[in-house]
Amino acid sequence: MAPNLSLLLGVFLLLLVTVQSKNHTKPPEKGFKFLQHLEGHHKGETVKGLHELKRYLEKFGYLNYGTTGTHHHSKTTTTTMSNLNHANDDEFDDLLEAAVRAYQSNYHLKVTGSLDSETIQEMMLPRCGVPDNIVNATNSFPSRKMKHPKVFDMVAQYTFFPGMPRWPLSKTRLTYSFQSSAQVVGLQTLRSVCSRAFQKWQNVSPFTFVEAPQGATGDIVIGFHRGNHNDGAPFDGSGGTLAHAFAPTKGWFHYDADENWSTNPTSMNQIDLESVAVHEIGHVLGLGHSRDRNAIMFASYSHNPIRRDLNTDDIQGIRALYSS
Ligand code: TQI
Ligand code: CA
Ligand code: ZN
Ligand code: ZN
Repeated sequence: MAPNLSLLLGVFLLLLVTVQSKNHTKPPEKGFKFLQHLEGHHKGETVKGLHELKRYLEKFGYLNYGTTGTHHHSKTTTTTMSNLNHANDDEFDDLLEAAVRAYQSNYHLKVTGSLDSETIQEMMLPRCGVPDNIVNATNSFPSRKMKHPKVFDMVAQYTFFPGMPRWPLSKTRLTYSFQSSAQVVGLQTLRSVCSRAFQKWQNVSPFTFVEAPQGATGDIVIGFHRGNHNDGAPFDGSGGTLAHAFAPTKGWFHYDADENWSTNPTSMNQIDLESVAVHEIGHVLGLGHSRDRNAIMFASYSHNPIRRDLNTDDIQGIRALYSS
């Protein structure tokens, strides 16, 4: 047993040493060698084999010619179609340049947008197959943001609940109703606030939201409650949790009745009903919190008590969850 084990260990170590020395002495034989001859090229050129670089940058999260997640809306489909034409060709276009910039920024290289020697050398190094997390690209180069928005747009920062629970794809029409155990605002007020909030999600997703007929219980049930209200998630009085919602397909969305609610807050100690509704509906539909601080699904407010509009990241999140 013991001699066998040490033999095995020896073979393993030998293998390890072999692999490592290979990596250090010369660039990988097949790996990303194809990138070498692309050195020196930049936007506007057509270079044989450039489509392989596109595939490389797509694989590692820098480039998206729009092959996923834009089925529902004609506005995005238009750009998708023209972009798709360039996904497999050898043209060094704007999108590719933006992706090269993002790559360079992420690897702390000089951000030139062209395939300089340093960039090609970095790309040819052996690497893990998991796409890079290029979240920081936006923060490191804010000035590039307006000039090259596309590449940052595709960075996914949204999340789903564990196991990705969602409403059945066939159930695109969801009803909602109101049921409160505490009286905080009038039903008409709550109705119009929630109607506006649902509209935002309806505009960018396959869903249609309609109020359930009088007396009926909707797929989504909205209400005000305080303290323990028997759903396993008691509220905590003034402060702390403002509201909560359950993952699909529970449909519960509760406001904490002990908060200082307002339909039109003018200071940070008033909480905006509509902003919270847009956020909680995101949870009801299956979105978790986003890492994008501009997203409605980001887990905290920064300074503005009103945040009612969906951000690109929210829209991409809901579309990603409900496309196929
Ligand atoms: N309430 C939390 C929220 O809905 C409850 C919660 C914490 C939660 N972690 C969760 C719900 C994970 C689902 C999944 O986020 S909260 C905001 C914001 C809250 C916070 O009271 O903290 C809003 C409710 F984003 F502004 F901070 C609504 Cl909009
Ligand atoms: Ca609270
Ligand atoms: Zn509750
Ligand atoms: Zn939340």
